[in-house]
Amino acid sequence: AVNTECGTSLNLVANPNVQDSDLWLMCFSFLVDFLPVASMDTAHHMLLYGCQTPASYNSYWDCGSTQGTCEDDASILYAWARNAPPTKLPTDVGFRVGGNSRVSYFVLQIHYGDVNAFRGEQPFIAGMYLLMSMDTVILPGKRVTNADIACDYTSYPIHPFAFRTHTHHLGKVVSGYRIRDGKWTLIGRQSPLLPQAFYAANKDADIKYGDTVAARCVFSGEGRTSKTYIGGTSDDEMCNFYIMYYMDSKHAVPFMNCMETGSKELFRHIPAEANVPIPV
Ligand code: IYT
Ligand code: CU
Ligand code: CU
Repeated sequence: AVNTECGTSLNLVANPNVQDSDLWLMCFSFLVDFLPVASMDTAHHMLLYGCQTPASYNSYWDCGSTQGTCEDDASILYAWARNAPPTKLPTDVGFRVGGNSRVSYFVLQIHYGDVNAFRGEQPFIAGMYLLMSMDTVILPGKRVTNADIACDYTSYPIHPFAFRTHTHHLGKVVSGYRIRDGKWTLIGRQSPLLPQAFYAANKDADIKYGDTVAARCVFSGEGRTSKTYIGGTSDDEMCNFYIMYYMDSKHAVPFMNCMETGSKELFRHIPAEANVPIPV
């Protein structure tokens, strides 16, 4: 924990399981406590150094062989070892860090006892496929405007497990589909008026090379006196369908998106449910 001159406190969470400790400090600060979030099974000790210049600006690096910890002098600030709780600093006592102290960076050095937690290959990686409309225009007073988005899928197989819809005020229902051999299979359908969280996706809608991924947002222009375009303010609209998926980590593609307008001919075959409002 760091107390700043501004009076706020910033928690430094050192988690060796994440291997990625971004430790930032602000203002003129005093390091007053250290809260290890460490699993004894993985790390046997951790050392917190203060550096003027760290040995790397990456969020983590291998300090054992070549790179080291600090470029210049390292000051040791704290240590945690698996069986010993770190000594608490007495009340009102803090290491001076930041400002003109010689500590501009914290570097947490973790010594791993058992690396098994890291060794096993992660068999699947998660990713996000975002479908978004860029060109929808909603005419004032018009009861139904469909925003249609579709892309051919030409990558490795993905397994959708959650979806999220997003529009602003005029959205009524948003649906996403996989199209395979002309057959439309629902990935998910939701009202954007409900909490725009991730909901469970249809498990039978895996997507593979040769499929088409499609989404429709249904908007109403009722209550508007001028055209509504896609844009960032709440008076503008958006049409987003997010697919959270997992895929074999052998060919990890963590982010994909689709911004193409779906063709009239393709969307002639969209299931009628896509235009049925969801009661909220
Ligand atoms: C114009 C539009 O539809 N913007 C969306 C989608 C979007 C998300 C991200 C566009 C880009 C992004 O990097 I992440 I470029 C949009 O802003 N959607 C909001 C934001 O994700 C918060 C949303 O709530 O879905
Ligand atoms: Cu050690
Ligand atoms: Cu938005």
